[in-house]
Amino acid sequence: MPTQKVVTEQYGEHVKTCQSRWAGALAAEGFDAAIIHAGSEIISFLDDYIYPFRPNPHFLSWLPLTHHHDSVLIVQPGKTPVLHYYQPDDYWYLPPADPEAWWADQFDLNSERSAKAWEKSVPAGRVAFIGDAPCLADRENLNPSRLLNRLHLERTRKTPYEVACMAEAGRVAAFAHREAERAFREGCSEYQIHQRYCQAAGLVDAELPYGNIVALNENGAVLHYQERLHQRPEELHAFLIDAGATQQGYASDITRTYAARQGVFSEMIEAMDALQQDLCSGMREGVDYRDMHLEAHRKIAGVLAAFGIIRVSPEAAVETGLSSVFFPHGLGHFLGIQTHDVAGLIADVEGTEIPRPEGHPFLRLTRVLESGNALTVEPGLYFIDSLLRRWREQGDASAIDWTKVETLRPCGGIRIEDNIVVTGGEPLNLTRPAFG
Ligand SMILES: [Mn+2]
Repeated sequence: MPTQKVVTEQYGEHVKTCQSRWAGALAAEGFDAAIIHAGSEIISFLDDYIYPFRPNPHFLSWLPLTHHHDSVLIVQPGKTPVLHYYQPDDYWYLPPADPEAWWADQFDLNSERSAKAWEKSVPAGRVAFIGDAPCLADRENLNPSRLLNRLHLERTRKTPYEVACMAEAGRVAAFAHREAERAFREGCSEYQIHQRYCQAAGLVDAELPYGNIVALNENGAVLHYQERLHQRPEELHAFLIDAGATQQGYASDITRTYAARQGVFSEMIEAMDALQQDLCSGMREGVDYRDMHLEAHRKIAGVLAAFGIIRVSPEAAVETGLSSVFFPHGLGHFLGIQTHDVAGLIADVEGTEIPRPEGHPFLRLTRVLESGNALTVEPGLYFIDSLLRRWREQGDASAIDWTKVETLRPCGGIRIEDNIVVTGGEPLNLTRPAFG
């Protein structure tokens, strides 16, 4: 397990940025204050199982408190934010530890035994309530959409503290990815590889930013493959792993694909890796991400043509939708506290959607890139039975070499995904250096 490094540098600056963003957004929307509730635990019906806690991302954007249900932050422009830090006197569960100076010093902090204590401190004036805790349900001005859109647009520009958290989440994930590859080479099952990944990352399932995708052979063609089979395949062809880590609430989201042996599929992985790095280096200020998505289609169609899998030009493959048979998802998405981070599709505080390119309904990022944006670049190439069958029945069947497809089908597919921060110059790749 890599020694976990808590990111403390530049946290004070980060809180100042939050303060000025919230002050501006509250003033613009006519609010005097905001109450940000961390969220409450959800307990299963007729039992006492507690679902894994996922805090309100707006709470996390201020505070590195990832399992602190019922804590509440009160934000007022021009005043030090007030944190009601919930520390119940409860002998059934371990309450949150005492606050640590490196983050707590930024707040006026009240330790609370009651989850309702903050209710006596609601400021006068027009107050926005942010969160999904049941105790907020009857409040006026709950999650006002224009206010949230404003804050979401601000959050697309990461602070240096946030970038450092994401880099650390990338470092931990890359360490675990290397362990997962070793487990694959040793012939482990999906279940065993998943366990090796979690152990190497030092995380349990509930602490992962999203459910790991650990896919051997043809399972790599299932985009959100969710099983972890105990049974090992008789013959190993390929391994696709899409797995991240979290650091202080910030996610990494990384995919790698490996071939069991040298051959056509390993050469295709190399070609996809080269085009993925090309795309990564194009993530610059002023670039429309939709253009990069379409560029990815042209490049992937180029790989398909070069390997003789399709018999039409790359341009024709993109034009007719043939490239989408092999690459049916978006090139990537914003990344941050949420794995699919906020505001990837909105143009303004009204939430006006920036349209996706026609024929590309799953793209999650349509904005023009700005310095500070953090995003994924994850081109893919898969052999998906249902999409291939549909093309064979409804498209130009002669455009595909079906014999080649049949030989590659047992390999599933290829996806290679890095995390990128857009800067004023060269894009910052948080993932490649972490693999060493
Ligand atoms: Mn992703």
